[in-house]
Amino acid sequence: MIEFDAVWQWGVLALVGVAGLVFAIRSVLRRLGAEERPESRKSKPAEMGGTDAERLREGLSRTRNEGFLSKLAGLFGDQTSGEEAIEEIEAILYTADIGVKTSKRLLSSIREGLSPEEWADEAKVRQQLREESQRILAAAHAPRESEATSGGGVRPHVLMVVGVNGAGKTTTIGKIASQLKAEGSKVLLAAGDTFRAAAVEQLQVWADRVEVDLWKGEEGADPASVLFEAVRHAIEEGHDVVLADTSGRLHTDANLMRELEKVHRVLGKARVGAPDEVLLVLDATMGQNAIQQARQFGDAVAVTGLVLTKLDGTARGGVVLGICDEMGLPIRHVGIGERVEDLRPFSVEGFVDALFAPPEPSSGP
Ligand SMILES: Nc1nc2c(ncn2[C@@H]2O[C@H](COP(=O)(O)OP(=O)(O)OP(=O)(O)O)[C@@H](O)[C@H]2O)c(=O)[nH]1
Ligand SMILES: [Mg+2]
Repeated sequence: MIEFDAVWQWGVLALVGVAGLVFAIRSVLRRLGAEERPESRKSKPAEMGGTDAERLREGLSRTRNEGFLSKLAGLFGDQTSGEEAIEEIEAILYTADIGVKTSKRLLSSIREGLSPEEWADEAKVRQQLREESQRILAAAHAPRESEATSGGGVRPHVLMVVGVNGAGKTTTIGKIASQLKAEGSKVLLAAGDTFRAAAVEQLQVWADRVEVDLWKGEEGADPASVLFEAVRHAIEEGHDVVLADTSGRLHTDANLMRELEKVHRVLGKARVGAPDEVLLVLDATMGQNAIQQARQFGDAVAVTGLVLTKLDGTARGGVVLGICDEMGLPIRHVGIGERVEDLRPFSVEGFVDALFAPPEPSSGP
């Protein structure tokens, strides 16, 4: 009898334990968004989350509250000398995801732009960093000339999208297609990722959802020839824009980078001057590795602009400064979530405002 009771009690305990574990896993999954169904995403109204500025601010909240700038908060006491302060700032900058070159530049700007007494003044330091960051971004965005929609250019406007595996290329194409379609452009998605059948299917899902056309070749076909045909088709059918997807590739893989050069060259044979834009999609959660990627993709093809995705999931948004400083390339869009409306056009002022807004100590889920 005693034994039976013990077994029974252990059984109840085990059941409670398993139920607790399942509940905990489900809540973690839900927080990670893994359980979020496409319908629930769709049902969220586009206006949700406020104005553009508020949405960007929300998207950058982890960078602001956990990234390098938040480490400045409350760092200096009344007794902190200028030299001690500058050492602390240096340590913060060098461990931030902005790269050595940009860290040095920001540090010099503090040394030269402020007097030694001001080095321990948090407000002054933040303001100086803000101004230098604004200068870095403004320089990269100076020759602003990018219209993927109508505007008198040759038709179709050909936009090629490149990047490492999983950076967010296909999703970005879907989001851009949705925006262009809403503006009245006739859009063709071109399935240049012939490497995996699932890649074409993913693009097909976007084409169906956004109600734009899709051009695809045989599975395993040469990506350059599929994209060549896509552009020829777009010329015949009068499309305004071709959004060319490419398969993800490691920036260190010389063969695959050569394949990308070929795609670029062949697009130019389909329509003189194409591609008009080469967007490199970078996953912001990669931190400094994104700077490496930008360098090597830039060597292989003439990248004209950047898309920085997944800024919502990372504290490493400061990498934007490093990339713009190193590459001098403009950021065309930033991704701050998985919904169509979460791809935002990049504005220097908007980004700096969102990055340098005061950290919210009580910001919770
Ligand atoms: N949170 C968040 N997720 C994103 C964002 N952009 C893309 N994703 C997600 O990142 C994952 C990979 O996106 P894809 O578009 O398939 O990436 P890809 O570069 O085409 O990948 P490959 O074709 O495999 O190289 C998907 O789950 C997207 O929903 C973003 O801005 N924020
Ligand atoms: Mg893809």
